[in-house]
Amino acid sequence: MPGKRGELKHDSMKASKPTATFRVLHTADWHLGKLLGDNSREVEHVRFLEWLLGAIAEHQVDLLIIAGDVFDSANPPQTAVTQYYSFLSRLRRAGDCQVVVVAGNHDSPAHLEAPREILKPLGVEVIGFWPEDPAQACIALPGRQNPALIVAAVPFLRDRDLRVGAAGQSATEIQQELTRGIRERYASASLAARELAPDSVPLLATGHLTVTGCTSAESEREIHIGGLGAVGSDAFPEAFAYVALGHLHRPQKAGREIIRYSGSPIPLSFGEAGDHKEVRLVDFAGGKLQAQTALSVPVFRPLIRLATRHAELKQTLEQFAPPASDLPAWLEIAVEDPVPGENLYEIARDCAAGRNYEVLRVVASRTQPLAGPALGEKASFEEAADLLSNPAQIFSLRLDQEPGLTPEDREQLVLAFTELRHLHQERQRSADAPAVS
Ligand SMILES: [Mn+2]
Repeated sequence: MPGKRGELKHDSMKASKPTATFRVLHTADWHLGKLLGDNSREVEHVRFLEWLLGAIAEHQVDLLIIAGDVFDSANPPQTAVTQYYSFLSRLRRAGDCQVVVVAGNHDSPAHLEAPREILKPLGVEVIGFWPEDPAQACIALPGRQNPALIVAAVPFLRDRDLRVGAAGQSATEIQQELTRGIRERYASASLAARELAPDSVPLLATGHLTVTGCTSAESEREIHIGGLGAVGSDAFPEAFAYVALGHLHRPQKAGREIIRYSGSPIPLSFGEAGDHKEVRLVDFAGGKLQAQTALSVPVFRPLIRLATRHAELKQTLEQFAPPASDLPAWLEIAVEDPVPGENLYEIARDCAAGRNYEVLRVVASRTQPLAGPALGEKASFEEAADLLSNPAQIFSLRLDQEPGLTPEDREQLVLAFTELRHLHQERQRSADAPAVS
């Protein structure tokens, strides 16, 4: 069969995988269908998926993990859905790499699970919702007869899966319920996984959540009410030889070396400009984790932030040389002292004409933090626009103006506000998703 592993002789030196090794490729946060402003990321995703197919063949990967946020939204554009299925189909035709996909907080679990039965015979297992019986989310790989690895495929655990909201709960109470719920799910997942195979078979867990002490970028959407669902890395039982996480977009370990965020393969926002991107090869042999290797993902399109003053904008751009790249770099220019009425975007766009970069936006750099007085008449248009896109901040500024508010009252109000927003977002997301009957 063309493209079968044995025939990839040209790569055989590089690809030498030790015998009796089960090799996993850990990825997450693809965010297919993502826009940056009005700009589609489709071409970057095309390049990434092309590169990924090559890497899987070259490194003889046995299992690809996507640890949540396959799509950027619950109702992704058809082009993104096509991208996903074309990739799975090409991967299948290229060899016998299996796939485990779990839902992230951006995915619609129902949407992701809908084609589950048709994907199963193609070697793709999809877990959208956490099942009542955890055994249903435990997968023996490559198969039940000859397990080399058991994956407890834990998806994003939603707020409503973890607790029953009650009026008047404090932040501490909510936090305790959420983290207790998450810990319990992982404890039962490890027990169910262990029952599938003898002790000599290693266990791997997936997850889409926040582990305390890790670094976030700007592009992750708050996952549980007020960020209260963050757990310590000790939430994952010792029984797991590796924990493949998604949600945070920077690659990093979470407490222990074996608990990892792979990060997003492409920079999703200007907050990730210049960040290193990678996916992780994880080898299992002799019943345990043998090695981990980071594979750097090439930068297909650099995202760059430039800081300047309005008088120097033209000069800054004329002197700017983008790094060599496949696709033209995208720039965000932060102007320290924007003058109202001056169309800096137009000036910047004119400078960029005919050169190997595009200016996506010009913003006012935030030299002062947006505090109470920023809402006064001194606020610039850009600052006001920034504020409007941040309801939590507006609410906080409104509370600043409330006389005689105790810190306890304030905490309760902020929590209630956050909870309402969260419910509203969830409702919007399920309204976006196709009806399930
Ligand atoms: Mn994400």
